[in-house]
Amino acid sequence: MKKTAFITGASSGIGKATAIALAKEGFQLVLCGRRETKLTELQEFLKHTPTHQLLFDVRDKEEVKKAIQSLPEAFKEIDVLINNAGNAHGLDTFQDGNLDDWDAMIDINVKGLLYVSKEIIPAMLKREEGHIINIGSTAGKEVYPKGNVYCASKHAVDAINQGMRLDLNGTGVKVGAINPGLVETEFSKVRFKGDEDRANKVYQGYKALQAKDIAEIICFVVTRPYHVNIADLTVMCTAQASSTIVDKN
Ligand code: NDP
Ligand code: 8X3
Repeated sequence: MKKTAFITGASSGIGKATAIALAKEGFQLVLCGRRETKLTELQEFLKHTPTHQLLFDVRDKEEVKKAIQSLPEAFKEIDVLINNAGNAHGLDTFQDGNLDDWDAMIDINVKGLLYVSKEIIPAMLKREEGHIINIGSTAGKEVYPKGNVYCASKHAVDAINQGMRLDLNGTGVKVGAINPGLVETEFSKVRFKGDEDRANKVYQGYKALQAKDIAEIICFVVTRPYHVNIADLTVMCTAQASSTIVDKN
């Protein structure tokens, strides 16, 4: 029987690339996001893989619950949960920060991850197996100027990842985080509210990580033998040494 991976934020970037990579690895997939067209396109692309689409906003705990409870029998047994949905909203000094941006980052990156995990973990506990991968960030390991609340949200993911691993120890469920540095996705377009020129500049003058690079690492992580847990992995492109030091030409 195929293993099932549940991917939040599968409609673009790292989540989408992970869906494609895991399909090649023989997984069947629950693809989550808010943009139906993008998820349907992905399902069409993955037409040889069993997939199920779940449309919900991770911020809404009732929607999260309803969506996960609506899974058809064939997709209910989740082997791998990839907590990937998330974004930065804005890049401002703390004093200029926008409260709606702050709400979005805390509600999506932190509370959304909690709601999804809380709904999926009980069935993993019953089966005494499962694997949770939390997508953190280098922004969860260090704080950079104007990163304030996004960095706080990713530091929270780092803490939640550790907390989950401690509390789920001995239950059969393994937990680990992957913390990417700069990855060329829709991330900066969202951060800069659709300003494509500003978004593109983030990735100019060096070779940033691509979503596929992270997807391949996720594939490696989920295909290790049961006794091997990659607990916390930071990945940067070669040009990046820290959040603020990037060798651009
Ligand atoms: P993208 O913007 O390409 O993808 C973000 C995904 O999250 C989309 O599929 C989006 O789906 C989903 N999402 C956003 N908000 C919500 C919401 N409220 N409810 C449900 N789904 C939501 O960015 P990335 O692929 O780069 O980002 C994926 C993860 O990787 C994020 O957690 C991000 O913080 C992290 N990361 C990214 C890095 C980068 O440089 N790109 C580096 C380090 C970490 P939809 O809009 O359809 O809802
Ligand atoms: C995304 C990477 O450096 O833009 O988490 O915060 S960064």
